[in-house]
This record gives sequence, structure tokens and C-alpha cells, in this order.
Amino acid sequence: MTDLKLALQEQAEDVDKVLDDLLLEPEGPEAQVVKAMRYSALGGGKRVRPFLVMASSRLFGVSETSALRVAAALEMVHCYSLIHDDLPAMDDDDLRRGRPTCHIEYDEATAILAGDALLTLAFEVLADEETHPSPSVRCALVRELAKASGMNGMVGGQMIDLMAETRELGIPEITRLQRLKTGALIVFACKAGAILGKAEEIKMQALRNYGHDLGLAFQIADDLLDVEASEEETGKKVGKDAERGKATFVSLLGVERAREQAHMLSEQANRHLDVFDRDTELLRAMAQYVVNRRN
Ligand code: GRG
Repeated sequence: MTDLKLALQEQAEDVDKVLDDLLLEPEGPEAQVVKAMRYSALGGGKRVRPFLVMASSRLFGVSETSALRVAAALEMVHCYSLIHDDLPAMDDDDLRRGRPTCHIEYDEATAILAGDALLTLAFEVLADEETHPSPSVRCALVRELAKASGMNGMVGGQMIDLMAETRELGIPEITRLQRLKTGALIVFACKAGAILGKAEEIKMQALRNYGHDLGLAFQIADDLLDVEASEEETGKKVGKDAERGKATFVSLLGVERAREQAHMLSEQANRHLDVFDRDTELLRAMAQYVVNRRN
């Protein structure tokens, strides 16, 4: 196993422990929603976003507890978005992370509530003193994650994506859509360490730019997997973009140019890290991993 895969796996185990503690099943009938939250949040996933939070936090000597709690909060927002994206009203998917989607395993109403509760719990965790002793740091985390998740971030991107089913998009529009839908949470993950470590602006900017290029590279790789990978590899249905006639980087650029673009973005992402004089190995390896991954 490569160093990065090992680091991803170890980090995932640490984040899972935090998620496990935060998602304790209560007594009473409301336990059902927590079961659904646990099903979706603890059911696998590559944990790329938590990994980025941990790696960026390491650059600034942030405490492990703070970084892990932010990583868990971000993963909860990501899992909420996957649950809602899989609903019949959106992508209508039956398979996620190699298992039935939340609304298939439970039911639609429970899946909606599980997504809502993961989103709100994420902010409860960020606002808690245990996450960081400084109220201004906690406020910055809440504000930045809210911006990345909401109408000017992931939700905005998802809306443009839904509208795109009836409208032709070109490369600039798709780039903007993906920057919001997938990129915003990835940028937050990269900046989280800088926020926790009260980093100077030049380092915050470097991580923002790294996250921006990494996010686009990640999305192009996702489009390529939809064309080239199998359901067994990805744990979700593939070939969906073509089936829906949806414009993607791959449909517009072709497989080869899309792959070149992803590699170019991954190299560009790593160049932003040159402002740091140490501890960037894992982030650099991640930029390579996202474009070479098979799931
Ligand atoms: C419902 C508000 C709302 C937003 C949904 C994230 C999202 C927006 C939709 C998911 C659909 C999709 C294929 C998005 C493109 C890339 C992406 C975010 C893939 C899933 O992330 P991974 O590959 O998944 O990190 P794992 O399972 O490894 O965590």
C-alpha cells in the first residue's frame, strides 16, 4: 500500500471514531433518524475532505482534537449532500459507497431528516468550545463552512446542475458549476487548517488556490470514472452522465484532453504549496491521488 493510501486509511479510522462518538443513538423513537445518520456517515467513503483538513492543520501545528472535530463536521456536511443528492427528486440513485442509498435502506422522509440532522449537527460541532478555544476561530469556521455549503457554494452548484438538464452548458459554465458544487467544500477543507492555525493571508491564499485546482481536478477525475470505471470499483452507478445527455468535462473535451487537463490542474495545485517550506508531502501526494484514483 502506498504511504498516501495508508495515511488516508489511518486518518479515516480516527475520523470514524469521532463521528461514532458524535452520533450516539438516543433512547426513544427518534433513534431512527440517528440510525440513518450513522448508516450514511459511517458507511465507508474515501474521506478525502477530512484528510485535507488534517493535512492542512498539520502545517500549522493545530491540535489533533480540533482538526478531527472539524474534519468530522465537514464529512457530515458531505454525507448530508450525498443523501439528498441520491433522493428520487434529485439524482434518484439506489447505490452509494457499494450499499443501498439511505432512502432505499430506510425511507425518503427518514433520509431527508438524516441529511438535515447531519447538516445541523456539523455546525453544532464547529460552534462548540471543544473544537477551538477562540470564539473568533469558531465563528470563522462556521461562516466559511456555511458559505461553502449554501447558495453561493454547494447548494448553488447543485441548483445550476439541475437546471443544466434542460440547458446546454459550455466549459466556462461547467467550471463554475463544479467550482461551487464540488470545489467549495474541498476549498474549505484545505483552508480549515489555516483558519484553525490563524495563518497569515499568504498561506491562507495558497491553500485556497491549491484547493481550487484540486477540486476541479477531482471533478474531472469523477467525470472520467463515470465513463471508464465499473460499478464495483466506484460503489455507485456509472455511465449516468451520458445516459442523461449531461454535458461534462469529458463530453466536451473528450477523454484524453480531460485527462490531460486533470493532470495539469494537479501539478498546478502543487505549485501553490511552494510557499510552505515543509510538511506538504501528503497534500502533494493527494493531488496525484485524486487524478489517478479508481473510485
Ligand atoms: C444535495 C445540496 C446537495 C448537493 C449535492 C455532492 C453533491 C452535491 C452531489 C454528489 C454527486 C456527485 C457525483 C458529485 C461530484 C463529485 C462528488 C462530490 C463525488 C462524491 O464525493 P467522493 O468521491 O465520495 O469524495 P466518497 O463516497 O468517497 O465520500
